[in-house]
Amino acid sequence: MIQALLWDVDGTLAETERDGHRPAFNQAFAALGLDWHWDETRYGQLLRTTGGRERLLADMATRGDAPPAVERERLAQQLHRLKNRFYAERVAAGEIALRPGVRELVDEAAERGLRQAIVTTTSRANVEALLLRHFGPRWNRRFTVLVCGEDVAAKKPDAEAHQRALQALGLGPLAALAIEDSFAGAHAARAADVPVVVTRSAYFANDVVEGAIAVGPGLHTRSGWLPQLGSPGDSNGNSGRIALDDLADWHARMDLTSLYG
Ligand code: XBP
Ligand code: MG
Repeated sequence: MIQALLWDVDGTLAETERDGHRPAFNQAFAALGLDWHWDETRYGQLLRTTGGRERLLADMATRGDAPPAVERERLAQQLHRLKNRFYAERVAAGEIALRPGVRELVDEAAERGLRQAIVTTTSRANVEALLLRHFGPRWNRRFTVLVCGEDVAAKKPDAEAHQRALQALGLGPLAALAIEDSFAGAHAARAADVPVVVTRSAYFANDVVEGAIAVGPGLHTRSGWLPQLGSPGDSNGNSGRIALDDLADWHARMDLTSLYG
């Protein structure tokens, strides 16, 4: 039985990479007078590196106009700080919406007494800004455990973030369900033995995701999911969105689904 939901942030709660991080990185480049720009294609490639500072260093390693290696770490830290400031401004200005179906599932899980954790390897300040904006100053009533980039030695796809969340909740992996959007996130959950549902996001729409108990286009729709779901307004009284009963059903059947092998 599911006792806790472990929510990823970037790409899962909101399209933060598309609407927040990428434009904020570009603002940071401009603010420091750098003639650098990450277009969507380049950013999609760079997302293979998790962690904003690590992503900056990965990009610098490939460009001819980057500073000498000894200066890169300092520049990456400076850009990362600026990026996070611009990101927070975008969140506060309401430019980063929750993905459809997220709020409904968070509320339903809370009403039904499930515990909910945030399990992300993004910076804590980014997460808190987003939660404050969308769930108000008492967001920590909804999400009682928060594991962020600063809390781990190894970022996703490593298992550490999910393991820390389980430890804080005092639960074993099969009592939890992770919701992720990317290969790295799904891999991280699996590495911690936590069953995972993948809601594909803009940057990972075509990623090959292995080992998820379900994969689909978003929590707002019952179409396009594997394993398939009943149609909207079915006999369970579900509307067109993914409900807790769907997650419980996938969770209960996971040994039978070929996706979890
Ligand atoms: C997302 C990340 C982060 C963000 C940027 O992880 O890899 O690095 O892209 O955030 P997740 P920072 O999907 O697990 O949340 O710049 O704060 O690292
Ligand atoms: Mg993600």
